Amino acid sequence: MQVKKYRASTMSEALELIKKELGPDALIIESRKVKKRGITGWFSPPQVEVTAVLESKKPTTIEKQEYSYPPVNNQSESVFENAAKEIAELKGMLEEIKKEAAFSSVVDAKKQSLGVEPLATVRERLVSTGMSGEAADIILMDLIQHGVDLKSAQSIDRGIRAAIARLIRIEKPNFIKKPTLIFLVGTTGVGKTTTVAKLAAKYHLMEDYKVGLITIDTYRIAAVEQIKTYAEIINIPVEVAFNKEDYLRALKRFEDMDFIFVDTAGRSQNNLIQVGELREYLDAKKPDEVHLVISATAKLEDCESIVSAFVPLGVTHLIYSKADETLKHGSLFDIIKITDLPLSFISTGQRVPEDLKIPTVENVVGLILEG
Ligand SMILES: Nc1nc2c(ncn2[C@@H]2O[C@H](COP(=O)(O)OP(=O)(O)OP(=O)(O)O)[C@@H](O)[C@H]2O)c(=O)[nH]1
Ligand SMILES: [Mg+2]
Repeated sequence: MQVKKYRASTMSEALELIKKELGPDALIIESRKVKKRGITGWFSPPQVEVTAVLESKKPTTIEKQEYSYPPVNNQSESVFENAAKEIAELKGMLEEIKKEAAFSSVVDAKKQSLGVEPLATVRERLVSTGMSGEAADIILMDLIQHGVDLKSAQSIDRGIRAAIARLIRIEKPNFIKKPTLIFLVGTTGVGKTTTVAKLAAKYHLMEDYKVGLITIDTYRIAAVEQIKTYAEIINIPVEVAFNKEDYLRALKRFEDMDFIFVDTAGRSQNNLIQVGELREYLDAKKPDEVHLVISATAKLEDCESIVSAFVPLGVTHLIYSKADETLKHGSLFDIIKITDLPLSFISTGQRVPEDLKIPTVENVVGLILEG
């Protein structure tokens, strides 16, 4: 591991020096203002001293957090008890259906007698979209609760679409006040910075809002350069915040903006210390919205630990990224249920800003069922 201190008149000069000597993968571990050495230092402006290292730290792993689906509703106790009873009955029915599926001859006989697919087959079809059996059961339960005619293949199909539509939420960012402050958070490499650039382009270039960008991802030089390049192309201002004070200064500078998007460093859901570092900023000035970016390629068991790690930061929305990297999107239903968040955007590729989709209930239902 190579650790070196660099002094320069400005932060950009220091970063340039580090990049030249250690390359773009160097990590910045400390930055501070210092006076020049010797008597001349008394009369000259302060310099920036940046400490950089070349090798990345290994994240410390913690035990996997347990996660359970959020409660279905929070109505009064008696209503809840009745609902719980109904759910227990429905669960019983579903267990029967699952047992039926184990005996294909029974399934076939039932299929023939009804002239349509039995629910067990519908469940299989739902699972074949990539969603979990648990998620398929939630949809089937909703179907039964809403009295869908189970003898008609058409009404089952319509019922499934209606059930998914009822069970998901779509919500775009709200222009709450001037400026509306929005953070993007998530694990490493999920597409946070690219999505920040797409959002900035959408709101500034297409909708004529005044947009400012702040990056608090100063861990790698390449990350700072990436967002600066996007800001230059879109022609909007960007501020680099190395600490809470820089962040508050940047917010002050952007007080006339309509939207401020904050790009954050990728944090492993297994490193709660890293995730907790974000809290310092969130506590200094609470954002209006925090969008959690989850990749379509994330494993469902990882999604549960991502939720455990990031939800305590006060996330408000879900962005589904890298949707182009998989053909099946049934797991999006799981992700929406596990996070219990409204979906704000879908990212479908690397192009800025073209590959950003504004979801509607219809196209998300279609994406989940048909890919
Ligand atoms: N296929 C595909 N690639 C994407 C998408 N969004 C981003 N990428 C690519 O994924 C890589 C990582 O994207 P970034 O935006 O840098 O991801 P990040 O979350 O900011 O990464 P860190 O800051 O390192 O945590 C880049 O090569 C992007 O071009 C997407 O929707 N689809
Ligand atoms: Mg990034």
